[in-house]
Amino acid sequence: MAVVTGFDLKGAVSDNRVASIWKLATGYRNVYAWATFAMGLAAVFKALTYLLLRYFVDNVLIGGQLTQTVFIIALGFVGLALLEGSFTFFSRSSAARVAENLARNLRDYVYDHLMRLTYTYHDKSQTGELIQRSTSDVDAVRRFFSDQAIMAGRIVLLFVVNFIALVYLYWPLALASVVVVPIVVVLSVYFFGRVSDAYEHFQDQEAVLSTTLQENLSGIRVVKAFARHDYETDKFEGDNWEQFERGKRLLSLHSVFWPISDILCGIQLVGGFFLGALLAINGTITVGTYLAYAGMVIWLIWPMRNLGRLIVDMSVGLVSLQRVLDLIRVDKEDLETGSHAPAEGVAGGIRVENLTFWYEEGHPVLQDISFEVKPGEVVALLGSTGSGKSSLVNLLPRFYDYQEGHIYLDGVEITEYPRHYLRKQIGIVEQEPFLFSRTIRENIAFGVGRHVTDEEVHAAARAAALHDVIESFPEGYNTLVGERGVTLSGGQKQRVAVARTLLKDPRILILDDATSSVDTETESAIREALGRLMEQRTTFIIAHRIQSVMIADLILVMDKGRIVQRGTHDELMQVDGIYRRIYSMQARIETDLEKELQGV
Ligand code: TTP
Ligand code: MG
Repeated sequence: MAVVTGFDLKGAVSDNRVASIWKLATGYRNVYAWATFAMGLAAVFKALTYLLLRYFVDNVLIGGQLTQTVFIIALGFVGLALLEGSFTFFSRSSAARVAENLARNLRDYVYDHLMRLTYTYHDKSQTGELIQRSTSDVDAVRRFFSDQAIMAGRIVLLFVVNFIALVYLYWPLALASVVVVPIVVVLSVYFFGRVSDAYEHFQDQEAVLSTTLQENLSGIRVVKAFARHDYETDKFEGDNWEQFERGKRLLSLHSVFWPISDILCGIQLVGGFFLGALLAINGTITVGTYLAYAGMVIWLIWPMRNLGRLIVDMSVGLVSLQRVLDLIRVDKEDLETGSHAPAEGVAGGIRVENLTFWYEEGHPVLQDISFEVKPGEVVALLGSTGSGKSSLVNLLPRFYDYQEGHIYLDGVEITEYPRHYLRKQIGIVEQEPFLFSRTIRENIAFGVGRHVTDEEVHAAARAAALHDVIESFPEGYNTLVGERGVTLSGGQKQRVAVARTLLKDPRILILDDATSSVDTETESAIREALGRLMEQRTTFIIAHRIQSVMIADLILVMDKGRIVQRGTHDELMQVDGIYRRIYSMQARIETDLEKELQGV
């Protein structure tokens, strides 16, 4: 299982973002403490350099003696510079390493989380938006930890260390050098709020763009077939324009903020230099003190200037963090909990009682459904499109939870089984099968968690009437499917999906319109092969052709979410009803076709 150990982010989800950050950094806090400490030492060595400068100017340079002391002092400068450089390097590199690790864990976690969200959540959310959150937002969080978290430490420490050193030099001058601090802080906090909002709007719009792009690329055939390029391009341009506007708003906030903060800090710096010079001229402070002050005050102003930048950048990181946390906050599907999971597997008897189910409250798609299947029996579902057939079978693996009534598997309600367990017992060929951009072999072996032999894969392909087709490809089973390889026909895709499910060897087999895209001949070949495989397992067949459902032990005819007729083929043929009407309609079409063919 790919869950990142010791990294349960669910616990990091808190309404308080500071608390979330604290929890996210679990396991890395020591390294951060060390990185900050190293940063502090670097600041101390920098301040010491200026104190040494003062000593040099006042005691050596002005004294005019070129003794050995000069060389010792020179060594001192080199040593302090080396120390400062090394500690800065260690601090940065450990923070960066931690941030990379943290981002990797976060990305893994978000991916794992995405895989485990419920069907309902995925039905409702847009792929582009999810991609945005697991890539660009995670990256902003990484920058937060690699740059901004450490920057915050650097700013505070540089400020504090240099301020203390300045107080030690000459305290009135130190006080005069921080006059603009309150103004800069207030200004930064004000812009923080504005930038957060603007950036959030910007990211939202970027998600819209990703979604449009992703959807149009997946649906490029539809766009082309309906010659809608111009419309779609215009639509994209519109969205893109909006993105541009929002980006501009974000930038204009920056362009207002930076000059103001630069001017303030510039005035502070020049004012300090000027005041210091006056004090030096009238002899209140020594020349050495003045030079040391001039060097240090730059490192006092630097944090002030960067405080604004930090706060603005942080707001970006925090918005992204919030977006990632919002995703993590969504409940995962509980795959493991459940009291009933017999090791020997299930027999496959299913009883449905007074089942009612809806996707949207007030619009039931299944109503009052009851029927029973014994282990190994075949049930067929027949009915008009939208009558609820797929919805019914999707309840069996607990893709969705029903609201009223019961579904029992071997006499135990399916909610008692862990979802994971249930899904191992049930094989479903989806109505619109999806294949991965991998080889055909990998696609067929997808559902089996162990190594499978070529023979097993071939046998499954044979049962799906697919083996010969695959062999006719130059690369055989190693043919790549999808984006990087061949495009399979609808019928071929469906048969890969059938083979994939057969290889899983489930106790309960669900074929949701699994042969709708294959010709009658291939269908009967599959049906024959399936006939053998269906013998030992409970099977649900959804089909529109009477021939596919005739063999069933129980046929359920559905209409508008209800079962309107039930029985075997023979029983249903006895009564006047939908079933017999469909039968005679299909029979008539076939005889007409035969007549026509004979006429040729
Ligand atoms: P389905 O169960 O998909 O109907 P069906 O399988 O019988 O139809 P078909 O033969 O075309 O495959 O849908 C039943 C109703 O439920 C339909 O009105 C659409 C609605 N529905 C949702 O609202 N949300 C969903 O996610 C699905 C799958 C269906
Ligand atoms: Mg369906």
